Amino acid sequence: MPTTNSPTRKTTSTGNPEIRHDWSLAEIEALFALPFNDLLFRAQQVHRTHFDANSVQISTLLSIKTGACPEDCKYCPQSGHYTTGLDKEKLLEIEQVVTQAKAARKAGASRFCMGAAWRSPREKDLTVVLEMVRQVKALGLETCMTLGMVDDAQASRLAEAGLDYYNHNLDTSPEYYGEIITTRSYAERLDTLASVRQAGMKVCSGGILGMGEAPRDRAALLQQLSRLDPHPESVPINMLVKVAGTPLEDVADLDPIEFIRAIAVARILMPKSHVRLSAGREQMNESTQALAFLAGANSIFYGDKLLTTGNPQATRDRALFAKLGLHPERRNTCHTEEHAQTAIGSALQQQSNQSRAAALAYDATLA
Ligand code: SAM
Ligand code: DTB
Ligand code: SF4
Repeated sequence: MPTTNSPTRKTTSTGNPEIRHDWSLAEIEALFALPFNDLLFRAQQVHRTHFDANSVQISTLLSIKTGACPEDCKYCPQSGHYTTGLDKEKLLEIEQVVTQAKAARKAGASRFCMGAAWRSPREKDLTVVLEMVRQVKALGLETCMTLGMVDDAQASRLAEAGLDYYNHNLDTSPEYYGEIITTRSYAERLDTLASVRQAGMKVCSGGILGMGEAPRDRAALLQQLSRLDPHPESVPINMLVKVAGTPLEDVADLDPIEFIRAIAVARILMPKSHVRLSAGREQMNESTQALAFLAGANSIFYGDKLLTTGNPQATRDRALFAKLGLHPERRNTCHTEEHAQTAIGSALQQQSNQSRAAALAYDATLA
């Protein structure tokens, strides 16, 4: 058995000793400090207890309102405080959004995430956005939105319209937060997450690594996320995409191994959450991405664009999935046959048949 410096097991409000909301910073830092192989082994054990280790949930992103944001998030190309040369766009028409959602469904996405560069939605925008949710949901896709801060009433209306997930990131540790954003507080972010939860929606919340934070900040961010009870169903871990014109354009690169460690620790702290290998994949090589999946990441953004920056070409992702023997997680709302007809589903069908044959051959040798 590996030496894992396993922290003492504690029970929680859920009664499940593995689902904890009381991880101390020292315990989390001890996980980060494990020998890399031991950390990944432990993350794999947790991952395989709760998930099919070769299944990856696939979301596609669309920016429904781009740029001119009043917030000053130092990483963000959409902030109106910085000159990034971004083309601003007002709120898209509902039909444009539905067309994009159909394309995402055809390509194999199970969830369609819509993002708006707002501090929080205005009433007249919310009315339009609610209709977008209804129409995208009617396509059989899971729906996700990220619109900035929402209060209880706004969250309830989004939930009633059929919104499944709301994304609102904590972004970094409470201690480092003030270095990155001054126009909204950490407490306001937690309030939004509480409103999303009380409305009955699933929570998508994570952060960005590689913003010049200290190792302790990465541990503290994951601690904050693990304190949410229940844990967020979806935890996006973004590697900073450095955009010219933002204050973070020249920040030092984060060592990819440190990034993988954070994914593994997120997997251990939040065993049942989908951990998304989120922004920054275009700048990562295949080996780093493979390590992220090994560390317990089981969700990605698929499609050539994130909100305003690039994401790996879909053909590259299909090739990577085939190379690693990964398959898209089946969406709850679709039949197997329908999913097999999607671009990524059918491209992987042949490869999956081969894997099954290999698995059978392996079983036969055990018999
Ligand atoms: N305006 C809304 C808000 O911030 O609440 C929603 C959209 S915002 C672009 C969604 C998330 O994208 C941010 O919270 C941040 O975590 C992530 N993000 C933005 N710019 C990024 C970048 N350059 N690199 C990595 N992640 C980024
Ligand atoms: C999240 O955590 N990452 C996504 C999504 N939630 C909305 C956004 C990434 C944005 C990367 C920079 C851009 O494309 O503008
Ligand atoms: Fe605006 Fe969201 Fe970008 Fe912050 S992250 S500047 S709130 S779009």
